[in-house]
Amino acid sequence: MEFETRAIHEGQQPDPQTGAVIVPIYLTSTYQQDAIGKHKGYEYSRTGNPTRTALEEALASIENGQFGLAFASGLAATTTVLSMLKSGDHIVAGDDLYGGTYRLLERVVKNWGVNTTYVDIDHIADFETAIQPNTKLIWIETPTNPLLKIIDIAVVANIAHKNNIILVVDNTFASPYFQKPLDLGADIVVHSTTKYLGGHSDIIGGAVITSNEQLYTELKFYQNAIGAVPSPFDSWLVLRGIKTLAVRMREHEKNALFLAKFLEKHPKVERIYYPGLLSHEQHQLAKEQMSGFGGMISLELKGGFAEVEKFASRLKLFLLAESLGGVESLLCYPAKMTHGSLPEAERLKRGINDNLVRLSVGIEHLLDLQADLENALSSS
Ligand code: P1T
Repeated sequence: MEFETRAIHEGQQPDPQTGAVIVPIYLTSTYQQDAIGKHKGYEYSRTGNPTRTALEEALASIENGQFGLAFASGLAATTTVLSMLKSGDHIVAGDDLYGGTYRLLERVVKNWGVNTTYVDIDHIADFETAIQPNTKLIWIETPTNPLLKIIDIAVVANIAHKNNIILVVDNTFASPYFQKPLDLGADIVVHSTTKYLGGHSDIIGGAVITSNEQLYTELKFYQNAIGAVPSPFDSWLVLRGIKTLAVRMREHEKNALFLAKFLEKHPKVERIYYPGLLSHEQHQLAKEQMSGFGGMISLELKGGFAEVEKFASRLKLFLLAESLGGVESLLCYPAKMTHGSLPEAERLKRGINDNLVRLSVGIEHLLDLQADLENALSSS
């Protein structure tokens, strides 16, 4: 079955008892057991809940994976994956990552005795040279947050597997509609379902998908042992979001490509990052690795922070807010928002400059979005 069909039906058969077409929200913390040690597959809702099961099956299917696990946030999913590591283990990570992932690695995971080396992702061979005898995991995002760089997943998977290392790809920015990291050799895919999968800026959630049964068994154990699971209602909202992922992603991309072409030519724009532009350094790789370029654009404005402040204050449709992937357009200032937890020197070293803004392009009418940007830029 094709993606659109699986997104609507996988894990979501009508309720056998009532015929309800939509998976019910099972608001229960526990389940009556038939006898001691004899139950119907559910014992306690941290361990398993039927609404969450439906979501987990849908997640696995749309990532072309075998097993899905849902979490209370993207960072809960990330933390659970990183919990597989032990003191003395080592991580190699791309250097352009969500600020909260960097903060987790540097201020929490480091305290477990697990250190991370960050690789300049413009030099892909550095992933190999950064490997140490104790490296257990490679962690990448692609496209990256916030600079929308593209990493060749198949190349990094090859480096990882030659060295017996697990490759994790955070696929939040592309969404499974545009990119399937497991097909390209990744062992584990992570999502913040808060973003495109939920799609309506009304939940916080996360996901982990794999086709490796051994990894799944371990991660399922950690999911239950750590307990950072989503509520049945949040699971249901993500499940509903997934049903329209394909149509939303097509609109996000159409709008983003149109606006990126407009912004690229605008005299107030110093630099633009959008993988769908011919001028993007890895446009060709993006074209090969992804089936679409997504809805995120980053740009640097001429005139530094003062111009950014004016621009942000004059926009009316693009709301100044953290997050991305919802139907409404958002503007984020990474230096102070999503990447505010990076020390300034680290932030600047990575190219997250004081004049950088990030746009999450929604699915409003593209001409309204263009007019909003034009107005905010021309009066700044
Ligand atoms: O916010 P949460 O659901 O915990 O997800 C964390 C996360 C993980 N991975 C990526 C690539 C992300 O972008 C995020 C969260 N990002 C934002 C809130 C943001 O505005 O970029």
